Amino acid sequence: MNARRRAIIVGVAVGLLSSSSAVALQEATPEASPVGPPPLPEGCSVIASELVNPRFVAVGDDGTIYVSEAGVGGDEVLEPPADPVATPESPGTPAPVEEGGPPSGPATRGTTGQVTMISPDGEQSVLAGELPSYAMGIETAGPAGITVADGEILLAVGGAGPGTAMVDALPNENSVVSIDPESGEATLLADIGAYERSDNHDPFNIDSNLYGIDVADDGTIYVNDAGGNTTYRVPAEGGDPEVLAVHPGIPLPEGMEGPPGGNPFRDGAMELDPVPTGILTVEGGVLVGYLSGGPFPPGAAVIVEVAEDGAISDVATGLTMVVDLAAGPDDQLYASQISTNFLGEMPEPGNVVRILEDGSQEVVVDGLMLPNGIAFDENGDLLVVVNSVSLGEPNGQLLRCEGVAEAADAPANEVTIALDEMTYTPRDVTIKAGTDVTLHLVNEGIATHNLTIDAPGVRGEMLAAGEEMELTVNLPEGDYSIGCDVPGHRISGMTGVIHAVP
Ligand SMILES: [Cu+2]
Repeated sequence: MNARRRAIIVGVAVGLLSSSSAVALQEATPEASPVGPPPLPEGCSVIASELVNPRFVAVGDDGTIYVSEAGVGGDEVLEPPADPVATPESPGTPAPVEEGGPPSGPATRGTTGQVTMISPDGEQSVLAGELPSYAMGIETAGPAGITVADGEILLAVGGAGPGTAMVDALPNENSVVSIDPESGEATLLADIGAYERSDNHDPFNIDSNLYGIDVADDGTIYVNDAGGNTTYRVPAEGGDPEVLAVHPGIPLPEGMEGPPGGNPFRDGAMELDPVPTGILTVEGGVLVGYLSGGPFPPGAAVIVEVAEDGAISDVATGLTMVVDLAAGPDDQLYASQISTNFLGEMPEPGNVVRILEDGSQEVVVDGLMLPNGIAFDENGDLLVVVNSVSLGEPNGQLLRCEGVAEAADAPANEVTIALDEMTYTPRDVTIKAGTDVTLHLVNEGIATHNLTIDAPGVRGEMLAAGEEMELTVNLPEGDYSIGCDVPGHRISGMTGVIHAVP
């Protein structure tokens, strides 16, 4: 191992932040500031706290919330640099060697990564522990992307990043694992880090640090390797990963000067690493957000679509440090940005934006301290991880911000339908399939009417003017036409449809 490579292990963020910004962040600790942390954005409240470098959030079908935490490294000390000057900083930033400033101490690793769960009644507990964690000062890597699909919890575990080739991987490092929702036990599904070591798909450093994860409707798993700049596809049952796309470098923004000789970590090209972070499956492929590479110039980040054949096209540009993507129950796309400007003395707070059809953005929650993962519940409330880089004591939080997205049209267990000449109100009804649903039928008209559901032959009684009844149905998933059995009423328009949905 040469000195320069050792230096990479300890001299570079194994997480996503550069050391110079870490200094500024350290100065922003509540201890250092008499005014304390900034107020929560309006409409947001804390629903979990004391999280340890929290990263991503997912919501299960029963409303249980899961948060991944990258941990704080561990007892194993990684070698200090013999040649600290070799710290590879990004183009545009000279390689500063911080004198006496944080992050301090040697890099360490261990098994302090974990997954916390928050039950529907608000109780917070650790579901899974003993997961890989790397730390250098305040910068950490470990459990990252998390998602729940068909009751299975899938977790992308990060790892050594630029040090990937210099250390033997910890168990489950840079891997996709499934977490048993009862015992918290982790089961290996795909070792992506091993694949980066053997094949190194982008031709640059061997560097693996898994980040966002999502699952398609057919169970196929998609995961981003932020270190390897690659998106992988993994079979539902686990096994050999397949490269979906190697993401291209980002040209240096207009007016930004790169170092002489270009970016040494991209073979001298005048470009930034893309650093794929958040991922969201969509019809025909996935959407991927880019953090962009250091020094993270504002506006350099993008969201791209990757088709099933690997073709990459821009969805939204002009973003900054995108870390996660989520679809709201309103089917709109949302993205979190960890900071809107990382170049100043103090990084600006981050935010969550809605991405409009034309790729433009509108801010929906602003003033978030180092936000990372985002998710929505069915009410349209946003869940967002904040303080995702712990400054000193673990101070990560999960916030709920109300009414950020429109609530989903929830299928009803109970619905009132008015009967009148010659219509039903409403005449297009969505109910829950496979469960008892009560239809309150009220004749608000003058004539006699009823309501019959055609396919399964569910027939309501004839109701005289002013009469009402309850009709309990239990319909398999599907669309059913409804109509009135009084001769001539259907043809006069007294029809409608009931959608039974899961
Ligand atoms: Cu009728």
